[in-house]
Amino acid sequence: MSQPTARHRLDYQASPFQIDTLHLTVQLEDHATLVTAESAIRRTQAGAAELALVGEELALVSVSIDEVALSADEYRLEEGKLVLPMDRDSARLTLVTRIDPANNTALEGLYKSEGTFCTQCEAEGFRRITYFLDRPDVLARYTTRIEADKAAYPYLLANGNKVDSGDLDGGRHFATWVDPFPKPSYLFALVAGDFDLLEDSFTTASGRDVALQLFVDKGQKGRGHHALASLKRAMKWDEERFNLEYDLDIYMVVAVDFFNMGAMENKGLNVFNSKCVLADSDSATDAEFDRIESIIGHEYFHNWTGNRITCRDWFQLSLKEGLTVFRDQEFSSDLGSRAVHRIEAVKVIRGIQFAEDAGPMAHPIRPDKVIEMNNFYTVTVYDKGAEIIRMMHTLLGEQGFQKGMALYVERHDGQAVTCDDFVQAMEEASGVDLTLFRRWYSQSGTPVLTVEEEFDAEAAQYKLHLRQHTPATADQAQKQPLHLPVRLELLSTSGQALELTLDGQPFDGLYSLTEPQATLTFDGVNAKPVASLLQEFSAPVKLSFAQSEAEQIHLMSYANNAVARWDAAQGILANAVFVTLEGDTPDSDALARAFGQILADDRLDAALVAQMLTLPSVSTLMEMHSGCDVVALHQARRQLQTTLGSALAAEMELAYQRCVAANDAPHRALKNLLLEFKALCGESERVLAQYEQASNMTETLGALRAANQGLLPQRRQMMTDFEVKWRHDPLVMDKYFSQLATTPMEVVPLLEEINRAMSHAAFDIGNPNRVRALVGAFADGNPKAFHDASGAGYRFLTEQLIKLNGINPQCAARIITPLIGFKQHTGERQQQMRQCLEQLMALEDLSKDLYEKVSKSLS
Ligand code: B3K
Ligand code: ZN
Repeated sequence: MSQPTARHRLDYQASPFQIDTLHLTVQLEDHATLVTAESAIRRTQAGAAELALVGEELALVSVSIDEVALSADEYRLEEGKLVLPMDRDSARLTLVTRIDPANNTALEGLYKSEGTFCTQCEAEGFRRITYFLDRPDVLARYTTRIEADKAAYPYLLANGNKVDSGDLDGGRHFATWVDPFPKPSYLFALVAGDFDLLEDSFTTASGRDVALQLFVDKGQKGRGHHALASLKRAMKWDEERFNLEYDLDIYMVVAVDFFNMGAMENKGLNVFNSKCVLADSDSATDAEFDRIESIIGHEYFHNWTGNRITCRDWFQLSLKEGLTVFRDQEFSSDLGSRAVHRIEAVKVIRGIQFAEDAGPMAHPIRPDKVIEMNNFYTVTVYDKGAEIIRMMHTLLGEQGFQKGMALYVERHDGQAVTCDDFVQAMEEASGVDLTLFRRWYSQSGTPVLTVEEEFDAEAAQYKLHLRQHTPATADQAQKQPLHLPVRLELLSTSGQALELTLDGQPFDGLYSLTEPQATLTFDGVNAKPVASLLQEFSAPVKLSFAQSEAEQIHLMSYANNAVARWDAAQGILANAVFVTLEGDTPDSDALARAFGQILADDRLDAALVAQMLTLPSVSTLMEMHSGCDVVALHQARRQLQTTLGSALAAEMELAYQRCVAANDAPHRALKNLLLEFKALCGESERVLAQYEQASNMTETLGALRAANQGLLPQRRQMMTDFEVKWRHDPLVMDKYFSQLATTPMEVVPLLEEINRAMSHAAFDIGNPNRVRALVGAFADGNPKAFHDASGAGYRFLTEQLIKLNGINPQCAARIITPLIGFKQHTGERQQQMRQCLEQLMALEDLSKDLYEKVSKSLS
């Protein structure tokens, strides 16, 4: 096989042809679905004489242009392409192709998920349905006629509004859908199946009624209410905060079991991974309820930021994804705890995105070079992308930002545009100069902001010396200074925020750093203050600022900003882990005093307290001190948890009791965290009691996790009980699989158990949820076993990747992440990981998806 080749952002060329309308007729059969595609082709570049359409895994049945059939010598079928003569300005092209949805295990294009036909076309899946100009800057109006067996597939759905339906011979029926909005092929969707249907409606601000329909597996109706209620909240919020209203008469959401990611924003017909829709309190945790609300919101918000205004080319993916993540974060923050949501977002950046920057897949939020587009649905494009939007929001303010959004929508509605177009609208509408800011789109990597302070008591002057530097990344050696919004506060020794003047002007707390370095001089500061820097994580950078533990404790108690208080707590805990790692003992009395106070303060939001007491993840810690021994780090972290658990035993018990009494989601979060501390200190009875008395999945899972993490003797009995209860419910069994995979046991017995779990009736390697729950959780969430010195963990992952390479390359490429970051690890481990990567590289049929990641990591 020839080596996959990369595409480059700067090679973009407009399409020489457009397709204005597409009439699809899809005659569904498991192995021989016939797709008839009639397109209205329009030449947009004079002189263009050949139309090249892309297609994959298709059997071409017939081609005709303007009703005249073409013989095989009149067109060319090249690898992945159908090239047709096109000597006219407009033409009607009719293509008939045959596809095999039931054998489509890649879950791209048209495939079968259990008994349901469904599609996934983003990024480049439409080419597995018919030959087409499968690129986001070709916008067509779609009419879709679906034909299928009526008994097996009573519901036939596609984008837009249903205009016709009826019976056909042979027990079949049809439905025809028309989508009035021109759209790129990646937003096409079709679903056929038998479902339970939940219905509701929403009246828009301008008084239009929209029918809401949620299709779920038979028997799952009770688990759909939360998603539907979330959808209505999202629709209302987008009207109120962004002045954006829904545009069709119907909005459908379908839940399917086999799905490569969370959900997909197809116009008017979202397809969701059932895991991201279905929830009731028996089977789903509070965190899952939150996640469902946010994903439902995210896909809905795409209707404007993604669908009405889409991307010109796939390098611009962050145009829709960064912006839509920002919007869903704001939705969650407006409806729930802003501080806790911000903290969750910061954790993703520090724990996962910084690691991506440090690894072989480093790329700017607008990548320059791509082999397999599906590999770029990353935390960099999504979450760092959202941070870039958030910085613009910080610099422009809510009003300026909304003016920018309004201009963006007005100017580009119905178009396929670039990230530059977005920034341009923001800049013009607000008058804020974003020239330098644009570098965030082209530069990869994590900037380091180094700060030194200087206090002159006599002059009553306090100075902050700021210096920014971005280390080279795998993809880019040279880095430039960036525009960094730095939010800061200075606290007096008594904990008051100082009123500040900077260079003689009142200072509002936000400094825009645009130079490599700068000094901020604050006058009238009589005693050395404690600086709280980068509040709210105002820029996605690593902060290097030497602060004593006493100062951090001061911030943890007094900073006005809750995220800053959490951040200080994280700094304290991280230092204590590193002290432990060095073989020293952290000052547990000081820690116990500081955290004891927080635990005792019942006025604080319990969810925030839980965040403050959660130790930074192993991956976050690795990013702080790369090159350290990951297993030793995990153990040091564990040891500190035990130290804290015993030093704070009494306070934790009191707080636990308070949580039991309060019994709401924030208190359940804290309760579960405290239970884990208790388990690590061997308090097994309490864990068992919580398991037995649990009245919802949050408590059950909290107890199960505590038992497994603490390796308590009762854990097997609890796991068996859970398995017996849920063995027929694969979605819940995912929790069982993840619990098992993340248990910090010795690697060999653990792998035996994992292998046994792979033959459990609920496990199916073709289902990405199961794979992520078991194999993904092991590689990503069990540092002790995965990184065991024997290398057994790496070899296990490699075996699974080899299988998945042939089944579902996209899924394989997702779970390989912990392996490709091998250069972050110590020598012996590097060797073992490298061997596994070489074994993959030598595979004869290595997919593009894995090839891109493996080859980059080995180079
Ligand atoms: N746009 C989809 C993701 C598509 C991923 C393709 N591999 C979901 C979302 O971000 O909303
Ligand atoms: Zn999205």
